[in-house]
Amino acid sequence: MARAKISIIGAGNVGASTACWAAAKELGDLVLVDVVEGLAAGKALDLTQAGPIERYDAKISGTTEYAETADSDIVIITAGLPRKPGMSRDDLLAKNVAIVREVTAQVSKYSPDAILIVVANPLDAMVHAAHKVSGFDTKRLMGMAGILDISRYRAFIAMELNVSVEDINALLMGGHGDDMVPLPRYTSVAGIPLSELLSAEKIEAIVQRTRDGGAEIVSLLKTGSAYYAPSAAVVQMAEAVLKDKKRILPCAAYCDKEYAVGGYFVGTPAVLGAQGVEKVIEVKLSDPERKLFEASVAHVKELAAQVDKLL
Ligand code: TXD
Repeated sequence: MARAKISIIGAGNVGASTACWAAAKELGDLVLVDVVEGLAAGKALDLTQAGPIERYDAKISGTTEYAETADSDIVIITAGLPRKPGMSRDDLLAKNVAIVREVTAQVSKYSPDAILIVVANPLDAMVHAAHKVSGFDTKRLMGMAGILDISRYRAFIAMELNVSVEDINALLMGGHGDDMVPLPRYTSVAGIPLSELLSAEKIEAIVQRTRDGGAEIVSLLKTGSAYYAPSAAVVQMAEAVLKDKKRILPCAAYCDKEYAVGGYFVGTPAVLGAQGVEKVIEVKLSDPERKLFEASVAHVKELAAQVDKLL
């Protein structure tokens, strides 16, 4: 069987780290694309030379030309500006819409059957833009944010309890960061409800640190935003699709009747498999949770309207 082909657009921090995790997991052959001459080619060559040490077999190439991405199974769009200290994700909208529009037009021309995973911020709005430009079936479009937020949340809980991250099971919904909808009643540690192990105040503090998780890293790095955990998260999505794992992972998925959203990409748990987003899971929400989710959806709609004007 032929290897899968994965194209990664944007060979910056998130793109290059995505390639690194994907190569280590032998998910397929990789094509990196970046507008900066030599950047993608240099990183691809470097990663190729790590193969003998890490023992992975993959063709890894880098280019400025989209023709090389032809017939990709998955295309991961990381091209876009990252945040600097003091910036919100929404501040990136106008510049990143222009980038995502250009990139999506190219990748959908060369890989009309691919599954697109969007990473650029503001995330839900960028998936909306990629959908409008590509016209792809909504099952084949998804955005990465929820896995990252959950992973931050799980890491903080494990740190607090001094137990393995593997034993923390959690669920979150809604948008990235400020629009996140925490669902602590769906969080357990080796099956034990989190509320039996931590006080409500402690849980709230962890939720808040998770909400601010991206900004905490931006303020430390000063020149850009997080990339190791974001790239690990996107590779988990790609793996679920390529191995048809049917994993339930939170991501920006198209919801129409689901949660009565009315046709937007919003953060929700979904089943990811070979078809892409195979099913949106509708979780029962309490009144306060539903209010938070509705606020998150309203924000997505507002940004999507801005995107529509810019496209
Ligand atoms: O949770 C999430 N969804 C996110 C999103 C987590 C982390 C980062 N997130 C967003 O991803 C971030 O806010 C940015 O919008 C993107 C990319 O972040 P990254 O940290 O990788 O930014 P870099 O290092 O600046 O890399 C961006 C690369 C850079 O090499 C540019 O030259 C390239 O994108 N770029 C392009 N490539 C191809 N085509 C075009 N038009 C283009 N424009 C820029």
